[in-house]
Amino acid sequence: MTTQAVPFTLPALPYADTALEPVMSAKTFSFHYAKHHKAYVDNLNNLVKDNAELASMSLEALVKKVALDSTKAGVFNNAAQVWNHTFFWHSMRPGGGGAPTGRMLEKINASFGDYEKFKTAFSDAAKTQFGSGWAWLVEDGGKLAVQKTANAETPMTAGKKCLLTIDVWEHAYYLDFQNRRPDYITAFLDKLVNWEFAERNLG
Ligand code: MN3
Repeated sequence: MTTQAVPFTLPALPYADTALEPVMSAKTFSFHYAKHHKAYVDNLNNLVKDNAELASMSLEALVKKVALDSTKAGVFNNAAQVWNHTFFWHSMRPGGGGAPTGRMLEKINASFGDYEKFKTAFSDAAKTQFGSGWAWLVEDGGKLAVQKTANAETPMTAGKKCLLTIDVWEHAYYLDFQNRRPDYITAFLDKLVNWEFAERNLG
């Protein structure tokens, strides 16, 4: 019996699991990355193992394809969550946070008025996503916009260019902030957000 390599893998974190302390603890990463994110990868591999077409696609192409197919909701949920989490880890960096500079700041000012107005819009989206989901900074038709999505949904499937995201599922913040989602969102914006990543995503 030959063992087939699993098609999808858990990408390495872009920093050590202690690198975002004290805002996001290694304990949070031990669950959120090592258990939740890994489980999405394992579930996805299990769901596509008998489907050569899906198993051979890039993750992004797979997410876009099954988003349109209600019979593939399980594949979509797991594939999108693999993509969303990898994108989320890169949306943060040690010593991050605060206002962007250069081209990102120009884009923020042109689209929201100023950084404070962006911050309010992003925080409001993240706070008001009822239940599990995500808040995003996206580029849509040359303009930046904030949006929120439920569960595994991602603006990428609607052809929008994702620049940044924050995970607002409870598992993202409960160990470090308990029920204080607004404090987690403020800490993300002030201490973690990775504007260099957002600018690279602008292309
Ligand atoms: Mn999560």
